[in-house]
Amino acid sequence: MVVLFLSAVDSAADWQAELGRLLPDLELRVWPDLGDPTEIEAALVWRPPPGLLDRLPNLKLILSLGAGVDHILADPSLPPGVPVVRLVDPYMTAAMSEYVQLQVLRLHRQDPAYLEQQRARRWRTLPQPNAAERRVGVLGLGVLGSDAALKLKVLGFDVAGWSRSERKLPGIATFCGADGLEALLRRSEILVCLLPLTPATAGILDARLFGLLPRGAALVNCARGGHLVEADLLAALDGGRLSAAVLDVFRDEPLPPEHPFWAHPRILVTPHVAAATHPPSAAAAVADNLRRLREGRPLLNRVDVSVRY
Ligand code: NDP
Ligand code: OXD
Repeated sequence: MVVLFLSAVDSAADWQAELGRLLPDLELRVWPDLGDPTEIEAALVWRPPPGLLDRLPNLKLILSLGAGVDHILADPSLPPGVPVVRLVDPYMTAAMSEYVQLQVLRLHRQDPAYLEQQRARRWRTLPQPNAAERRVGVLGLGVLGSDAALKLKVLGFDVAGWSRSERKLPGIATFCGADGLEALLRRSEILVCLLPLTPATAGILDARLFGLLPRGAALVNCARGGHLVEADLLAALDGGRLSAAVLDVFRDEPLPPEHPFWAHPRILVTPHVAAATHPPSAAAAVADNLRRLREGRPLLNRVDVSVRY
């Protein structure tokens, strides 16, 4: 089977090695070396250029190199009917939960305020509640959001989550749909975004949403930059509506050097590293779906293109 590999950020050599071990008869053809496009049956991609996948007449499967698929579905000429599968890898899930726990603990223990005090050589203790008294809200209770919510619960936080359909998680208050959002927001002193980027969630982190959070709440966005209305965040931080933001993802990546987020005293910027794709573990999930394709068995983690995640 010939599989096209395309990514500006993932290592083709690493994927070649890992997939070669699991599927010795697979040929990984690395973009831009397309060879004979009629031979390509599957494409393993991160941010494919629009129109490229439509040039592969025998394409039977599109595999995302990430958990999100917005980078694939953004292509208006995506070949209709070709299934898209996303990446689900326990290693990646664990990495995301580490990031969320780290950032929520930092915000809970007032790290940003103490850093500001240190810069001003100011010795002052701040009131410090226990985790059980800190209410954390998680937007998105899928593979990543539910794991993060459960691990925050283990740390002792008072956790709630929001999803499109009804979800039940032990020890976690759950809300769903448009009607459930306001209740979730009103109780979230720290809000974590782990939603997929879809037409229904684009720009969700805006002034209206910030206005429903308790005054002084903090935001962690490790989903997509397109969820955030950047000007609204700056206004909310500068006006005191929000106290801090941790941002791993941006509308424009890499974040341009002149962007105001870099130097903002209440924003922590990380370069899209919350949960990087890890070929030694992720290759098993990719190989599994390629075998399923070959054997005509049902694919795993198939995207519902009608809801775009
Ligand atoms: P899943 O598809 O497993 O989960 C998505 C969750 O969001 C589900 O709970 C879903 O609800 C909910 N959701 C979707 N649309 C809506 C809506 N309109 N209203 C309310 N809830 C909604 O995704 P993952 O957990 O695997 O990944 C989430 C995102 O994390 C990815 O799409 C990607 O953008 C981002 N990501 C970021 C990384 C980084 O390094 N920064 C790394 C990996 C992923 P329901 O349960 O009802 O379906
Ligand atoms: C992903 C990502 O979607 O890395 O996996 O953002």
